[in-house]
Amino acid sequence: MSAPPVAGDLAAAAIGVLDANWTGSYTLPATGLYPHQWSWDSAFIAIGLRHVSPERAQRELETLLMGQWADGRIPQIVYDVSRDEDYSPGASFWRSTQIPSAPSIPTTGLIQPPNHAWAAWEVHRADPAASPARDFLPRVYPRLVAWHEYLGTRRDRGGRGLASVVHPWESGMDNSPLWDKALARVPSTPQHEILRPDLLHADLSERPSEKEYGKYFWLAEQYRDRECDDLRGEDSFLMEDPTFNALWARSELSLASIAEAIGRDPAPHRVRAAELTAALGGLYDEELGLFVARDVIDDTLVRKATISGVVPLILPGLSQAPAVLRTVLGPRFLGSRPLMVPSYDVTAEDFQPAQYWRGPAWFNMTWLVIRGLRTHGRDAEADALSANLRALALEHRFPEYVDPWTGAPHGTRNFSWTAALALDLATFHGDRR
Ligand code: 9WN
Repeated sequence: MSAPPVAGDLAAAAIGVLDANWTGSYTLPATGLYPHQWSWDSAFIAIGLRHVSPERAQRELETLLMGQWADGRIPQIVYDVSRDEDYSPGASFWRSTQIPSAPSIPTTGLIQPPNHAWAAWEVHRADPAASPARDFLPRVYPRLVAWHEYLGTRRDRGGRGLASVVHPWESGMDNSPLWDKALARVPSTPQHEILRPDLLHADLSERPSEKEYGKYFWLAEQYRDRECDDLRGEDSFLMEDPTFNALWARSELSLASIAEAIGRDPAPHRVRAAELTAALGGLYDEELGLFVARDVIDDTLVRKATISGVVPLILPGLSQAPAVLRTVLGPRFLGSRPLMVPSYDVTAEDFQPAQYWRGPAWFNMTWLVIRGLRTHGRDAEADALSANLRALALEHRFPEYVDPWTGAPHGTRNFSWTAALALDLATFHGDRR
């Protein structure tokens, strides 16, 4: 099956970005700011690439999986050592190759949200005839199972059936207001010199602060110094995040489809998806009408309305869906008539429309909300968001994130997941299912 036609200008420009950022075996999130392979970026990128070349999309995911650890974790970053000076912390900080369970390619010890099995299934579906020819699903299935096993065995630190993140970077929403209270307990005085090559590519006002970076490095050092061993040492940051766990549940459903397609038993994956969906109930905040994060260290819920808390809409059979739909369509988010979904409650006092994960609209998160709206039958709202996302991506050269109301671009440009997900929405089978 050949890829369906996509809307002219946008498709050409998006493919141009993906080609420019393609290294030959994976796609950089952005050539300057992010010079290595990032985990959840690659999964989003594969979802767009499948419309251009399903084989390249397969390769994207399989290259990432080459960085998988023996304990099953898929690392946040797989490093290109030739560019170690260009991003910090780099391979020389993590020294992962000295850790027995790490692969021979240098990586971080941290992880990112588990959207990979979902992406693998979407990539397969884009070309169901060619995929078996390359044995794509049989090759990736055991690795994806091992990844989810890692989450279930090493990361269920709260004992409630949900995975915890041990660092804000692991959530993919680095300076979300959800982490503020927990980070207040974390020192901002790491041993390691804090280098900021990121500031050559984006203004400090659009990146995490120096103080936040101090805490990020401190936490990373602690984890590195215990050889990234989850079962040894003490955690200073341990959070259950709704989007992380919703993506895990969504990916379990995809693992069930993959298992079925290759003659394996899908039942355990369906059971785990249902268990995760039920366990997410422990993060639900009735009053706010969405999911919040749990601080596992002091066992409290962080009662803030962020986009992370509406993403569980991607799950079919979510009992809280009617209330969460009301919330996302209400005054805290889409009721304020933004062009895309703000990353934080626009009615909050500390909402900031141009500051990273503290207010701006991100293309991956809006794409997830579009999928969530469609999952629960809200096609009209999904159509409107999809049209805005595609227009803003093209108009502003595929920015990293935008002001939710004006659409003013921020962060880096020619950002790969922005191009990939706009391309996905521009194709018929990308946006409708
Ligand atoms: C740290 C690559 C990554 C994304 C994250 C985004 C940003 C890195 C950073 O860029 O994080 O992982 O340097 O700030 O927050 O979601 O995966 O695009």
